[in-house]
Amino acid sequence: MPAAVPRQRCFIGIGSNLEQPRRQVEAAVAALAQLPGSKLVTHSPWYGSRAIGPGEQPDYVNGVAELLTALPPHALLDALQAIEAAHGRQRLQRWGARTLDLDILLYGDAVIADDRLSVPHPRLAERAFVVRPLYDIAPELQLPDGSALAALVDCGDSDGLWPLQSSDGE
Ligand code: ROI
Repeated sequence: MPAAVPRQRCFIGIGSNLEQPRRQVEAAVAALAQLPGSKLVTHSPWYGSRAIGPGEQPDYVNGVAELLTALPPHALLDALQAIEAAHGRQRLQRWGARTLDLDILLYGDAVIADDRLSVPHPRLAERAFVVRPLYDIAPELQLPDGSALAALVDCGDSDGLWPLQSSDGE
């Protein structure tokens, strides 16, 4: 029998600002729960957030999911891009509005930098819409460089980020 592949603790950033964003992010969580070799541990509360990026675009719904997965990082990336595609994501413009965005924020303690994947996500620390929900589900987390996530929460600019009620954005 082949040795079991150890599962890695991963955190996935989820965002949507088109086509009923709240439904998009809920559907994304359901799709993450179906990934092969993976177990969805939990997801954060949902937040509304003002769009960061050029031009005018609608507010986002953002959150973070925790996954235990045996998928290697690039296979996980492929799987996330397949979920995005299945949810009608169109890559119209860099940093433009999107139906569904799934980012690998952390993959265990791995540090990856190649032409497809940068882990930890390079802008993790500067985005309150990532740091806040990540802290909600993993307040003890240390980043691969040894820094504490908790240290990022307080210095993060939480302007433009608000908790959603369970019925918001339906
Ligand atoms: N802005 C917010 N608030 N939330 C996002 O998820 C998000 N994603 C992006 C860009 C366009 C950079 N801006 C965002 O990719």
